Amino acid sequence: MTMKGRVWEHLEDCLTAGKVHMTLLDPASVSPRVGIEIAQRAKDMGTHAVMVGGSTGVTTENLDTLVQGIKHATGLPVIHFPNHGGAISPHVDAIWFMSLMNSRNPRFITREQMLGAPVLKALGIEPIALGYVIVAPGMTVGRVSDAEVVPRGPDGADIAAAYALAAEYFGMRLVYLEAGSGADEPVPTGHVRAVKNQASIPCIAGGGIREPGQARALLDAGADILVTGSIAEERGYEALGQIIRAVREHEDPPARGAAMRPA
Ligand code: 1GP
Repeated sequence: MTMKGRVWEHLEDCLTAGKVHMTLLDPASVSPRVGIEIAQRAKDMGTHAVMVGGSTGVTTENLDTLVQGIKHATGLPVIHFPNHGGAISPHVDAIWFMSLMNSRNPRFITREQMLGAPVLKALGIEPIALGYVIVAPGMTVGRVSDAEVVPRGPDGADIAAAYALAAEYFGMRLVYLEAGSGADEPVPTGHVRAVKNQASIPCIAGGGIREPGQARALLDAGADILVTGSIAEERGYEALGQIIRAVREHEDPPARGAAMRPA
């Protein structure tokens, strides 16, 4: 299956049908052999798409090898999750064209995007505009991108929601709340709920999702897409499968007060 140029359409269809799971693979931390195996297993267990990228050590070479291998082995849509405008694989189906909204450094807000945009056009890669917001602890991505991380707690929820609305007003398709790979806890459910109350674009949550209960809580709060990265390497395929199942089987909780309504 080639998804070139129509990944957003495909994602919208998936989002209409239910919640979505994406598997993130970092070409700087997994070998192509392991990365392809994880992608294959994730596909068999029901992941919707693969994201490829990482904060450090991503080169055109390691990215390209992994992307081609995954596409050949799985046929899943592969979306580049970039950390700068330099390393781009011509083989990805789409790229998160993302602005790191709470960086202190304009490089991560618009400058790398300026460098990358003409390359994407020349290569015919579909850009999907996304507002990327780093929530504490932020981990490596928070450090390397000089993020003014959104605090956890109620004040942080309001800030996250305001960023999400700003992303929507900029015309971005989605907003991504990122706790950072390997975070002790995922982004707080209160942040997700605040984002969903304020903005109407789909909300992605990623970073630190290890248990199906955490996944369900984020989905109940309104997250539309969950991303897991290191879980397969750290805890094995069964743990990854439990998260994917939690996403696939999720049903929205009844609206508050629904039971009170007269028949
Ligand atoms: C994707 O950075 C995350 O948003 C991945 O985090 O490795 O903790 O799953 P994990």
